Amino acid sequence: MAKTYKNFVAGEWVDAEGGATYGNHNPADHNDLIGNFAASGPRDVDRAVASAREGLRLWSRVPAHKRGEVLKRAGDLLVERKEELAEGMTREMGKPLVETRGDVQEAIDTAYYAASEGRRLFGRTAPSELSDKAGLVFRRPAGVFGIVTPWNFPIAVPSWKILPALLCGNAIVWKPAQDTPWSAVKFVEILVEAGLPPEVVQLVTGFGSEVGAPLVAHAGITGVSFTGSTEVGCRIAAVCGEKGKRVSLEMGGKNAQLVMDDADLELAIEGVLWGAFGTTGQRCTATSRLVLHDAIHDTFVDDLVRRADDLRLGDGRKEKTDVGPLINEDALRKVESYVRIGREQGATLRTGGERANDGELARGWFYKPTIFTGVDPSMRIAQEEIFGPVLAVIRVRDFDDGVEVVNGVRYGLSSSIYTRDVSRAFRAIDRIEAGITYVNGPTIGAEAHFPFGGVKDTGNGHREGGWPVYDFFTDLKTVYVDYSGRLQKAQIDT
Ligand code: UN1
Repeated sequence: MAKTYKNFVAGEWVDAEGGATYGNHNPADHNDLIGNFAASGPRDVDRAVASAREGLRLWSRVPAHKRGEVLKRAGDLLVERKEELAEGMTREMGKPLVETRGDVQEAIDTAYYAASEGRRLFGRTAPSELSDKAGLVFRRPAGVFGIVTPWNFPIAVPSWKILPALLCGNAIVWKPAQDTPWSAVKFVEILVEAGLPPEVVQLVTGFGSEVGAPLVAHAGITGVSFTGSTEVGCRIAAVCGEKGKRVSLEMGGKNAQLVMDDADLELAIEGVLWGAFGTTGQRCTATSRLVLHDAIHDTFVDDLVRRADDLRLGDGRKEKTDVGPLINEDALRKVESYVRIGREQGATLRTGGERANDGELARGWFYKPTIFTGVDPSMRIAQEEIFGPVLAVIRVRDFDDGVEVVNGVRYGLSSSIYTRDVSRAFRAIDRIEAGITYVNGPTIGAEAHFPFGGVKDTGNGHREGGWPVYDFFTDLKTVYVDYSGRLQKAQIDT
């Protein structure tokens, strides 16, 4: 009998009101039921927000450094349980163990960074324009945040949002992706065990329309931090805009790796294999376009196809697996439909292009690593986010042509250039329209202490990771102290 998991609201593990649940299965094996999870609704959201308001009252008064100590303990618990979490996460969403270990590590890094921020959380001072008067700026907790997260990084991406939000003294209501509720339950267990006052964090599992929508629209929340598709993100922003709430959006990508004729080609091949097929292409930072200089195009593609064919598909819990399954049937259908579109629009399918269903693989949502060549930059497979193991190869004449192709999409998250020419590398850094550019590295692999986010339709100007995320989760309080003993009038007594 599969276990039934609950929401975490007001310091208790509770069923959804009405008791509804949904089953969550292993994407590598449909017969493997991981558990039944609360299928929550608007009333659960109401209770969660009410509790979070109480949590905010308590937690916002705790000194930032003490809040940091709780996050430090959470980091320590993540270290202790890294293997168990990685195993469960792979079972839940499919990516290989080496990657789920990395996912937990990203949360550990974020926890320790957040813990240390408890001794900074810097405000500012500036001289007043008047004598015997001081001007100071403090950071204050901002309120209750709705946290809406995806399934591809079930602990890392939530940690980017939740841990800074908590360090800043806020309370949260978290709606994790419906496909990864187990990882969310485990993460909340750790936060509570680390000593977080329980009302500070609420977990409400279920579906977007039943939980996400009422959460985002709830009058009791201050703002939303969201990672997911551009379509959903823009709908969330519209609701937040109408109600005057802040919102941080991390959305789609169509990231390109540009390989010049002077590049270390072996390094570039390793990079694109990891960038395009790691996490089965299901990252917002995944390499979904490979832009190749004409002079190296043909040999590069031949080598790449051979190496892609050697990648081993399978259950991510087997140490030899390179590529796991897609997350669910909808994802598989989406990939299939883009492969059809690629063919119809005239691209050449060099490898893959079909489900992998030999033996055990038939029980999961496996799809072969797929490479299209002869792709015109205007084709849909070169423009739209597929979120699967599909790589579109585009041939370019020279550097300028390459940069134009890299920039010729609506998104601007990650990017990469392989070249040995330092001037070219810096020209690319200048000209590529993206929040992240790698030189001689793949488009994936952001580190927790650097800003993460994109330009154009990828985001709305906020950054996660590093120090900028602390701006989003705080309010500034400006304080003037007049110690002159008389009425001084700004702008008048000059
Ligand atoms: C995502 O795909 O939503 O840089 C985040 C990377 C990872 C994070 C990806 N560290 O690829």
